[in-house]
Amino acid sequence: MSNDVNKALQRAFEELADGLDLLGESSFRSASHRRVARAIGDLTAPIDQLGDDPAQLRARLEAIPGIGEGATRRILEFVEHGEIADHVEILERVPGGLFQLLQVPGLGPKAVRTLWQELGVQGVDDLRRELDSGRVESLPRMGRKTVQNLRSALEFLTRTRDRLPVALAMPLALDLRDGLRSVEPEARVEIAGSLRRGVETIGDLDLVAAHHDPAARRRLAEAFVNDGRVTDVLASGERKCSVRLSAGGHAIQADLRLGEPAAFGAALHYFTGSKEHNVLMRQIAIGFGRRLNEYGLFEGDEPRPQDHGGTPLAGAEEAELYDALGLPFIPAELREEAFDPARVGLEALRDLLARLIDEDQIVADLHTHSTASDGRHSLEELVAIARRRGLAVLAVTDHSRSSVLAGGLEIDALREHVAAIRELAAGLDDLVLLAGAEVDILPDGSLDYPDEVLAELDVVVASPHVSLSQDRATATRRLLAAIRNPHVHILGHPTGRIVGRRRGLQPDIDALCAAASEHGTALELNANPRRLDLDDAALRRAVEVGCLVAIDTDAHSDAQFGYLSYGVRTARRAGLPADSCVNTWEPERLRDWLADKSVGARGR
Ligand code: DGT
Ligand code: CA
Ligand code: CA
Ligand code: ZN
Repeated sequence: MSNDVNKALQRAFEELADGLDLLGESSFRSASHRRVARAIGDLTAPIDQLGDDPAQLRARLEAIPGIGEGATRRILEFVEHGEIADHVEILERVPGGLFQLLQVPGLGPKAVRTLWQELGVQGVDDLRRELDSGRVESLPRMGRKTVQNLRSALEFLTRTRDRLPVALAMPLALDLRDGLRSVEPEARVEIAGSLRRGVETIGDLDLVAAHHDPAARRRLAEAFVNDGRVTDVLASGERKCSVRLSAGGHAIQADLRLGEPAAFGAALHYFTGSKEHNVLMRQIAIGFGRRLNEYGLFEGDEPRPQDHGGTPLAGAEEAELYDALGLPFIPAELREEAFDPARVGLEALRDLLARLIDEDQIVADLHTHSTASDGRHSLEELVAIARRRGLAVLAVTDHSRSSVLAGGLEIDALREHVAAIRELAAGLDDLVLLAGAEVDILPDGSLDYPDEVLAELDVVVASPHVSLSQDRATATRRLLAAIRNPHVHILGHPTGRIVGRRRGLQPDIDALCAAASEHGTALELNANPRRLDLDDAALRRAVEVGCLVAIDTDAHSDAQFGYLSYGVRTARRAGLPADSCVNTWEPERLRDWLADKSVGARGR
């Protein structure tokens, strides 16, 4: 990927920060490194291409908020020498496994430092051993409870380590797909597998391609195995190629299936899965005296080896297959056991499909950030972006005062910001611009602004940002308090999880859903693919209870408004009806709810 330099630099600054913390040195310096890492992460262009010469690069770097003189010097050092001396020194002083330990939920730098100094722990395996020996429990501030949390966190790490978060897998897969399309513009090329179904972590990438000309298929195969990111070619045949790729420091396998256009729909369907959905479809086919496989739907239910290249009853399009089996078209996100027509019932499934949310129904984004806190764009720029993206409503919700690192606003600054938003809003006739805030839910459930300040805002998103390893009961109480606050419209990224990296809070979801529907508060599905919070399983519970859901991008930059599709795919996996999603509402209806959210309460 073109942004490898940015990624390497971001990682270097993160390790500088973590390293200083682990060495017990100035937390002021580590906070500043962390700010730089974040600023780099927000850049879209490769950092070494920001300027044509060092002087221009220096000037452009210093103009980036969060990047000061020292950071500029380090970045230039990295661009010139490929490393940063301070960073190299940190890596010499701190064992590498400790950085990984910091990813364990519930383990902060202080605790990792103690484990290192007192028990000589240098990584995940050491920690597991020391937990088993009981020595961790004897350390100061490491009670039985902490030890239990650590154990389950370690388990979580092991379970998720081998799957790639969708945030990394999707850009790679799209790039591979588009690369193949440009090699053979006549070919059909689609992403299949768990990625197409909208799953949040991906075991391997699956692509399906079709072209009537065998020579064109060979050119596709060749382009695939010769991609610059390929590290190993596992198979390279007429019908299937498998490679291992490296992307952003992660390794992942990718499979490409190649075939005839007449069988494209069947292949796409088969390799989209899920396995359970495939089994179900095959059983239904057998009920019709037919057989379904990756080559198409055929007459006769006896398996035959010669289906490849045969003439199917249906196979060019997925829709034909569903049609021929008497089923409505089931979108990829619903091809899971939970939506098995035999279980749900055909009528209920048809009803669900008719109401299922679709990306183009979303007309509002109610959680975004501007330069007033840690966003990249001014209010005017956000308005231009929202217009270009066809939004009818945009809420600017910058961080509250406790989020110091994110530039959270003190009350005076918030009021000024709100005034600026309202002034701008008054001159707009094609976009409803709302003044809001993303207010921190403090660890005890109180909010970061007093109620009378919240009452001045059009939209209040309340989110947890710190103390994300609280026990279940405390976390539930904390979030319930926010849901019940009459000024809070949306519970933002309710668990605070990071996909594959941080488990976040583990609240009692049913209790949250019940309270949310009682008070008319919306639960957020944060569309940032690193978050996807709530996740599909939790959201399914929310759908069952009928509570309101807000799908917001939490965008800090123009590109991040594009996160919406990740959110919508996750929502569809939960079977979310469009009408339950406040972002699909007409501005009038949305305004009514924002003015008094109890109109959104169940039994309204
Ligand atoms: P992943 O890669 O673990 O994230 O999940 P998938 O669903 O992408 O699984 P993968 O890559 O092993 O296979 C892609 C699809 O191919 C899978 O969803 C269904 C189909 N498939 C693969 N193996 C089998 C099988 O043994 N039986 C059936 N019915 N379908 C299969
Ligand atoms: Ca796969
Ligand atoms: Ca696969
Ligand atoms: Zn947030």
